Amino acid sequence: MKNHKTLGEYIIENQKDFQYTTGELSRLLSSIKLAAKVVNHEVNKAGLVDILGNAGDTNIQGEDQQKLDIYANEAFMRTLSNREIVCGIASEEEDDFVIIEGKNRSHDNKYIVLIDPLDGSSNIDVNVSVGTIFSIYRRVTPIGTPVTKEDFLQPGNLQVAAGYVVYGTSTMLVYTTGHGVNGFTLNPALGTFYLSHPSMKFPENGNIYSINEGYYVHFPQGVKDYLKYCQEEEGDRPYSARYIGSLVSDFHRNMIKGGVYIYPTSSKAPQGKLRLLYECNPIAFLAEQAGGWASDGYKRILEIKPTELHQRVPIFVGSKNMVADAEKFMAKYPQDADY
Ligand code: P6P
Repeated sequence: MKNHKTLGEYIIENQKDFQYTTGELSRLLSSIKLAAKVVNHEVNKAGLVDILGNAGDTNIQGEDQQKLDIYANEAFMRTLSNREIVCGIASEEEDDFVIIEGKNRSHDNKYIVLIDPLDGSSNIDVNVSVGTIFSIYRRVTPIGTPVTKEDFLQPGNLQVAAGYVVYGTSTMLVYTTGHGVNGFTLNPALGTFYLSHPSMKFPENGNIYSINEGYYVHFPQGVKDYLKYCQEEEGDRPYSARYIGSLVSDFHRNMIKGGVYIYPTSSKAPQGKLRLLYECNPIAFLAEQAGGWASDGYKRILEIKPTELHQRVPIFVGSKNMVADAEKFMAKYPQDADY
């Protein structure tokens, strides 16, 4: 990797992009880099060490917590807390947000982080790739006071940074600070991330659709109509169906090849399944920064005003012309816009 920039070098070089920052955001991104390496080490040996299988506990979503879920959550919570950079963290694995106090009980740090520490964790036991998703905001309540829920319930268009780690055939960290999307690949021998995918761009069109068609009969009519459109023999259709049950991996592939990922409402999931704050907003920020789009089928994800920490929303995200096509079918059924 002689001529590839490292993630550390990239963060320092682009420090100037962050107005008024004293290097805190850079240090915050570096702490995420460290946590990603720690989790990657465990994920890559999951088959060998007895940390597979359910931990016996369940999270607020009522989902079985796999031991790696807990491990990843603790790794990111610990790394983010130790660096005196964030004043609060919300996680899929934590029932409520966590107030982070500095050494002298300071609440002087100005960033908050929302995280899905190990998305797609049901894939762990079958050796399919999983991911970490993170979202970073500036706090909105006075510095020096403990963070409140108001700091976490900000619309996605106020994110200062967002990204994911995909633990796949190689481990990549992909993130944006509002100046485009860049992908870094881990060289495990050196423990260093190298810039391997500069300025990632969603192809405007694509021929991959990612959705769990097993729920077809439960989908809104607009989604059923769009799926039939994808399967018709016309022009560049039928499209290919690619869905591996891991949002980060499906999104990452679609961003490189072109495609759309849909998790809609259904009679089984009236609000959809994915969480707005630590899945849909960061993924939507990345999509838009890469020239793609993300909506709930009707309105832009990044403009949704959050009301609850773990609220779920439907999501249509990917190549902007494919999302637009799906929205045309959804628009025929305005009654499905409310969830
Ligand atoms: P289903 C994983 O649990 C996840 O949050 C996403 O990563 C994935 O795309 C989706 O849920 C899979 O859900 O209902 O199709 O199994």
